[in-house]
Order: sequence, then structure tokens, then C-alpha cells
Amino acid sequence: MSDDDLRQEGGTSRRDFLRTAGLAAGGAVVGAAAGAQEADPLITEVQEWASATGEGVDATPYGMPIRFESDVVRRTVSWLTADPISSINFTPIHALDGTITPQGCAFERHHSGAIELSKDNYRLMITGLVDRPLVFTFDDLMRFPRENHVYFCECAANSGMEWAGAQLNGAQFTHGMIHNMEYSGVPLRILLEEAGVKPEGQWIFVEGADASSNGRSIPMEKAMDDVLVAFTANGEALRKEHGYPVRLVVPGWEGNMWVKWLRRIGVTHSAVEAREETSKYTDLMPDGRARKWTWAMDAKSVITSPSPQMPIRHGAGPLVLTGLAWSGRGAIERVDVSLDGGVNWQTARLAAPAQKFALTRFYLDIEWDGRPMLLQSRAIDETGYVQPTKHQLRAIRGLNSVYHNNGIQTWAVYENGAVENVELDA
Ligand SMILES: Nc1nc2c(c(=O)[nH]1)N[C@H]1C(S)=C(S)[C@@H](COP(=O)(O)O)O[C@H]1N2
Ligand SMILES: [Mo]
Repeated sequence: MSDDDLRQEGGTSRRDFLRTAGLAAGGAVVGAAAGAQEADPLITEVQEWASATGEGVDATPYGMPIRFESDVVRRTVSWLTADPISSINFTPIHALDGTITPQGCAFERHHSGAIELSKDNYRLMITGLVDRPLVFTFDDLMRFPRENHVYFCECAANSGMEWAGAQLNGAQFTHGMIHNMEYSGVPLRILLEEAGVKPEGQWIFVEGADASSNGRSIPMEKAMDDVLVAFTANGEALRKEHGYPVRLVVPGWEGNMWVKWLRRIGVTHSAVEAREETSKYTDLMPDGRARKWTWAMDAKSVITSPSPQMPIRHGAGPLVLTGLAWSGRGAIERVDVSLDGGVNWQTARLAAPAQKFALTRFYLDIEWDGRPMLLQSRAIDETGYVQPTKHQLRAIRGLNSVYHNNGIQTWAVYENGAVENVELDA
């Protein structure tokens, strides 16, 4: 089972949203300030939680989110694939802030389920066109110099269900096949140099220890550049579902190359030989030809709040618009936000200087007048590339693609604060 099985259902286009927007029930309290003066028993009276002691430090050896946050979890869409072992779940990006994705809610994509592989049983082999074929234990890997980097990992199928029209009502589902973590690992270059790559070794073929093996080819130039053989994410060991004990991290490139439970690296001759073995990830064009070699993820962004799962609960007045932007070709340079479906644009504030191949958080602080909005965000990366509209993208790629949908997302915000996934007419 591969990502090719991700099915698109006949797009429930919501082109007539403008009419419904006009009819949406009112209820916005115009002019309400963020903060009130009246006496509130929650601040004036002694509460139950202040009248007794809380839990001791021995209660929770490994912490979990408090129960009030129990809806901030990965979710699946049941019709995507036939079986959960070959499926995808989605990061709750609508409910997170900052840029780091906690491992416990970082999306998962498996072709044959998450396996349990111990450090003791772990081996990594480097074979093929090398001077010294090598097999490393986990402890061997720990003796090589390490680096730390924050990188996003986006499945090429992220937003794939939206090609034919607005379909899934939530940023989690439209854009949640992405996570962003801080990895510690050994640069792959160091291990390849240890094995001694022969001059004719131009590609590597990487495989995992799971039944699917998820074999993928990577050009030597990338392998020698910034690819990491990683064993921690956000400071702790990789979770089972992200490839414990070791996964490949391929910055900026599509998630399917980030091989989990990394087992074998074969150094091979030519691009063609290596790529033909596994050229599964292609983008079908309207004329029947297919785009291949589409490894880097193009610049993309999405407003995470407000969004369908994060309606506006407070009526008119101060409103924080926020979202995420990223590019597999370099750092994010600028993010623009539109409140009127792309007619006018304002430059958003980046929460921190953008880092190459990592998620960038943006904010736009506005005074909402309580009227309907058509929210969009548009990412621009350091190469000057501007995130296209969905219409611009479809004009080139047609409707048959699954992968690499980086078109601009539109959220319709209604007067009552509800938010819906919509598409604009061209
Ligand atoms: N061994 C192995 N590696 C794999 C896969 C797999 O099924 N097996 N899935 C790939 C795909 S398609 C994606 S998008 C990423 C997802 O990584 P995650 O599960 O940590 O989010 O892992 C990639 N690496
Ligand atoms: Mo993927």
C-alpha cells in the first residue's frame, strides 16, 4: 500500500459560500474589549483548587497533557486508506502555537505499521559502491560527532485531498501531514566518509527495517549535504512511530524519503538505476505525463487560527490571526495575510527570525469588525518564490495530482465566528 492509495472523494466544492456567508447568523458583540472589569468569582472567591494540596512529584513520572487538553490529538480520516497500518494521521496544527511539534501529536505515516525495534537489535549497514562495507550498532553511532537542527517533515500528500476543491473542514486535515522537531543526529556524510564512497557512487538507496522497507533513492549531493541519521526528536529518543531508534532526516524534502527504522544504505551508480526501483511518487499532469524528481517541498503556509476547528469565540474586537509557513528551498522571507480573499494583503509579523527548512510562526493582530472575512496567507521564501493560488497551481498541474499541493488556503469566517474551508471562483 502506498500513498498512491490516498483517495480523493468527489470534491464538495463550496463555491456558493458567498451567499451563505451573507446569511450567516449574527451574534458578534461589536466593540467588546479583550478583558473586563466586573467582579468575577473566579478571581474574587477562594476556589476548590486553592483549598487543598495538589499532586506530589511522584504522581507522574512521565508527564501527559492535562485532561482539559485531551482534544489536542492526532486524528485520522477513515476513508483515506483501506487499513490503519498503511494510513496517515494528522498533527493538530490548529491547536498548537510556536513551531515545535510535540512528538506525541506529530502526524504518522506508515506503509506497514509502526514496528518495535530495540537499540540492542538495531543495525545500520552501508554497502554498495564503498571501499569498506560497514555495519554499525546503535552504540557505534553514538561515537560519531552529532549536530542539532530543527526541521519540518511534510508528507508529499499533505493537502492532496484538496486538489479537486475544498473538502476537509480543518487545518488539521488540510495541512496536518507535517511536523517540526529538533533532531540530534550524525551527519550522514560522516558515516559515508567512514565507509569511503567510490567516485562512481552517485546515489544512495535507503531502506527501513519495517516490512514495507520504504526504499527510496537520494542523490549523493543531498546525502553529503545536510541529511542526518537522527536518534532524538525534541530532546528525547524518537517515538516508536517516528522510527525508534534511528531515522533519516532529509531537510526540506518530501517526507517519504525520511526513512524510519533506518536499516540499510546502499551506494549506487546512477540516478536512473536507483530512481527506477522506486519512482512511486510522481505527480500526474493533465496531459498524462507525470512530474518526477519533485523532492523539495515548495513554499506553503496556512492560517491555523482562526480555522474551522478554531472558530472565533469572542465576537468583534482584538483578534490574533496566526499560522505557519515553510519552504523546502530555503528560509521563509515574508508571509502576507489577506482578510478579503486575496484582494488586499498585509505583511504578517514573524514570531522569530525564520530558519531554513523549519516551520515559521506568523501573527497578524487585527481589530475584527465582526463582518465575514475570507482569510488567506501567502508565503514567500528566500529564493523569491511566492506561494501560488490554487487556480494558478491547477492551471499547470490539472486536477489529477495527489502530491505537492501548496496552493493558498482560504477560510471563510462568518459573523458568528464560525470558520469554513472554501474556495474562491477564479
Ligand atoms: N521505514 C519507513 N519509513 C518511512 C515510512 C514507512 O512507512 N516506513 N513512511 C514515509 C512517509 S510516506 C512519510 S510522510 C514519513 C512520515 O514520518 P512520520 O511517521 O514520522 O510522520 O515517513 C517516511 N518514512
Ligand atoms: Mo508520505
